[in-house]
Amino acid sequence: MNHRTTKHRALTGGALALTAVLALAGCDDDSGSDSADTAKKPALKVSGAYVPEPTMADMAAGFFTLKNDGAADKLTSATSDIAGSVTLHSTKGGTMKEEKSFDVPANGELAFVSGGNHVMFEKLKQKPKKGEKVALTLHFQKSDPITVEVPVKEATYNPGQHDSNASHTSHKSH
Ligand SMILES: [Cu+2]
Repeated sequence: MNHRTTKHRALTGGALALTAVLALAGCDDDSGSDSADTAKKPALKVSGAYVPEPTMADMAAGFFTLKNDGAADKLTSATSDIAGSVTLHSTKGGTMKEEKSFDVPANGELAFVSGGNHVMFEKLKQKPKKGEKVALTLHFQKSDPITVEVPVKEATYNPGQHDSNASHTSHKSH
């Protein structure tokens, strides 16, 4: 710390000021992308889950609503004791499509309803009967897995509007 000339001081000062500006700019960039992800965690809750008693022996559909009071998350897979595999499906314009994942919006909800999104219990080890409960575990990108005991309802059960409830016959083509 023995710089003596004013010229030298000015240069050093200028360089320091520039460094400070760059450091601040870099800091802003970091906190900008970090805070959106880490400031708030997803807060997920499953409600209204049900499985209509399946008409087919080897697969059943499942419906529920996923509420999120926090940051966005992603439903990445589902598993169940009674099924060899559980797949995620969407229905658009009456056509069923297998999905790899579903986005769970921040401070919103993701609905699985008859005629729309649903999970499929495939390779059933036992056929669910009305009055029983089926364990369904949902796996997420950020949140811990959530296991729900899903009640089995009559085959025609539909708490929402009646849409194309018979559409699951097309699952035979999976
Ligand atoms: Cu399906």
